[in-house]
Amino acid sequence: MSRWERSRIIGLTAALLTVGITTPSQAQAQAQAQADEVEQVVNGGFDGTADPFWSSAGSPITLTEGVACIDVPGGTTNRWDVSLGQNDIDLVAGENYRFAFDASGDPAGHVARAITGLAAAPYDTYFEQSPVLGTALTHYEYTFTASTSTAQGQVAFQVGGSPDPWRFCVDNVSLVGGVPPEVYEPDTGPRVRVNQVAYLKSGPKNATVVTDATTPLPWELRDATGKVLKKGKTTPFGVDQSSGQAVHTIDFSSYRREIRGLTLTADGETSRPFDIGTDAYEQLRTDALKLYYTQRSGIEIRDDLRPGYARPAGHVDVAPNQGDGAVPCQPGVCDYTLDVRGGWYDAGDHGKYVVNGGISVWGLLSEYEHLRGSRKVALTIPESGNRVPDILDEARWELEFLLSMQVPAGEAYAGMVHHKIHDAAWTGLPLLPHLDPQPRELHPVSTAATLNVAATAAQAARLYKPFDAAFAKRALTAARTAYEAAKINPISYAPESDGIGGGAYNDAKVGDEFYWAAAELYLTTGERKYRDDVLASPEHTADVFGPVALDWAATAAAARIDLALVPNRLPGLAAVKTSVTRGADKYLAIQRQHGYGVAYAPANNVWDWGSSSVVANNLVVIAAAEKLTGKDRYRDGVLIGMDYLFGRNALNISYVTGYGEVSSQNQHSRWYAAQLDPSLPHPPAGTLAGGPNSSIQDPVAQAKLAGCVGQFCYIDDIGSWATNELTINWNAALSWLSAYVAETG
Ligand code: 9MR
Repeated sequence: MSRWERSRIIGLTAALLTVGITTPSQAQAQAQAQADEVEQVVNGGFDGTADPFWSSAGSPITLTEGVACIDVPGGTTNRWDVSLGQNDIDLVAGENYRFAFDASGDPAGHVARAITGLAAAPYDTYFEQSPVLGTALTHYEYTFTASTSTAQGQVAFQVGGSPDPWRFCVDNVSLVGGVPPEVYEPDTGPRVRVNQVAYLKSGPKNATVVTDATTPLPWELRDATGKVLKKGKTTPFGVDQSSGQAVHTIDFSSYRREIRGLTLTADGETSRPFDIGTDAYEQLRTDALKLYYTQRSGIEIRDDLRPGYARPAGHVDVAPNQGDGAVPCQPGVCDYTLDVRGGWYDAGDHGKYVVNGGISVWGLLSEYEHLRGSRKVALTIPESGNRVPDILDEARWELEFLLSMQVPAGEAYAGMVHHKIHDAAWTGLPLLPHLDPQPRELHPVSTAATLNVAATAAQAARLYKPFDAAFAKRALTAARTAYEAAKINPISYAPESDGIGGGAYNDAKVGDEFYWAAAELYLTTGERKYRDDVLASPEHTADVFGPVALDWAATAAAARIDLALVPNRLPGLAAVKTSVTRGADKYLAIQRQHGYGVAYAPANNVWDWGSSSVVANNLVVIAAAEKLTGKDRYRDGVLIGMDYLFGRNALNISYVTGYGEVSSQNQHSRWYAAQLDPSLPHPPAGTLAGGPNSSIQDPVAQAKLAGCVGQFCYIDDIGSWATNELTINWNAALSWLSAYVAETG
């Protein structure tokens, strides 16, 4: 079966065959494109010998009628513990490859992780797929674009990690370079776009129709039996800038009955189904918070609390983990170790970053403080039933970690806080937390991290006091110490270059963090020195409600919202409140300019990393304005804005797992990695995907989305870490927003 020899001449044959039916110049172009198709795998047909393929010790390759097989022992841990592959593969960055093979497994149901990657440390994976094998040889074929050039490439099948032994067979292994790129067409379904989850009974109800029609079109609202409940005419909108699409809008707000299974029909297309009612948001406010438990580090995740998500405790000093119990600094940074077990994993990686933890804790504590229903939400966590609201128990899991990152008294930089702790090198996917073998390292202190601790520990001091006065006191002491330390070290910036093995979270503008910390310390203590710092901060009078109101690097709005909403006696408080309503009015104006009602308009339509959370946080500002004024236009703005997240968008997708008929479910994660390994779960219901990101930094997005316009820069693929990750700060925004919607409904 000498497929590799055959494929070396395929290009030429194909070019000759097409000459008769194409113009000479097309034929030349095709011949050029196709002549470049080159097989990279040697002896992929296993003709008479398995050379130059290799396999793991203890699993020699046997050939049966030209098919290569290995016996896979049971009881190994990782996929790569048992492998078969070939090295010295040439890869060229930017070139497209077709990776194909025939494979089987006996008994059926085992997974082979088929990869193209680097054959030497750090063994980067460039492309991977994990088909579930049956007993008959089946052909698999995939196309991808190489992100790196190397002569040390590898094609391999990783088949370890099974408790039971099985037999893996493979044939016709092929990696052909120079193939035409795959053209990616997202499946956007019907052109009528709705909030696929639910509209509120008394709230606004808007939809968007993608159409070139220039005059109003009739629309119909139907129930699940097809009965028409309401009719009307669309409003032509013109071109929606965020998507580049010509659209009309539909307003069916006057329909006010609570009902399930509705659809909207217009221009010959019928929307995905949706409901009217609040139940879904009661559920979502709970689910959005429940994610934090399965993100916890340092504790076993119990199956009785999260069926399907159980896993051993991660990073508690049990091999192969190197553990977070006594983590040293990066070489030359410090000579002590810290016990930094616990906290939440940031996202799809195993890193723990103080600035992102800080804004996430603020989100939960602010939800607790401003949305009273959150006190009763039951999260089914180990602490449930301890007479402390679950949301505070969950936030404390992270707060304790944040406090543990503070430099102890007596050391250099005492009171400052380490920016982050994570692996020394990036790991591949999937990888459950307790299986991460990388050394863990503390990175240098930063002013931003220190002020995050000052702000959130100060906030904690006032909110936990009724439940645990000793903790409140400890938090306040840490907050004060951190604030003073930051004043002594006001320009310790985390550098952009520190992004190996974890994200950089670099931020060289910390005036907003100083403002936020001073504000929280003032709100908790009422002390003059903090009040003076708030009033003296340039951020206090600046317009902080730009395209991105709030994220881990932009925290002034957190201060402004809390100063406006938490009772206090700050001089000039009226102006603080007005600044929030003015900010909200700006977002409402932006919303009106969009055919999809999005309250987010980044400069030049360049959508940010984590745009879903930016949209959600801009809505939090509008919700704060409603809390301050009671005005319906703010409540309506929040509700119209959230429709975008649940399906009223260019891709017709709900960015929240399990909510809406079509939702994101393959967010980039090392443990909710069902797309790569079907024995693992998808992210839990209520997980917000990062969403469109115009900069498409990852190879999957680059291969599929080049040239995308705004809203289209998203793909629900686990490999797209730039458009489709999940994070603790993004879910904090979703949690706040859904809690508000549930309460307003
Ligand atoms: O959300 C972060 C985004 O704003 C940054 O631009 C990006 C690059 O620094 O990093 C994002 O955060 C990632 C972090 O660095 C590592 N954990 C996963 C985070 C989400 O993708």
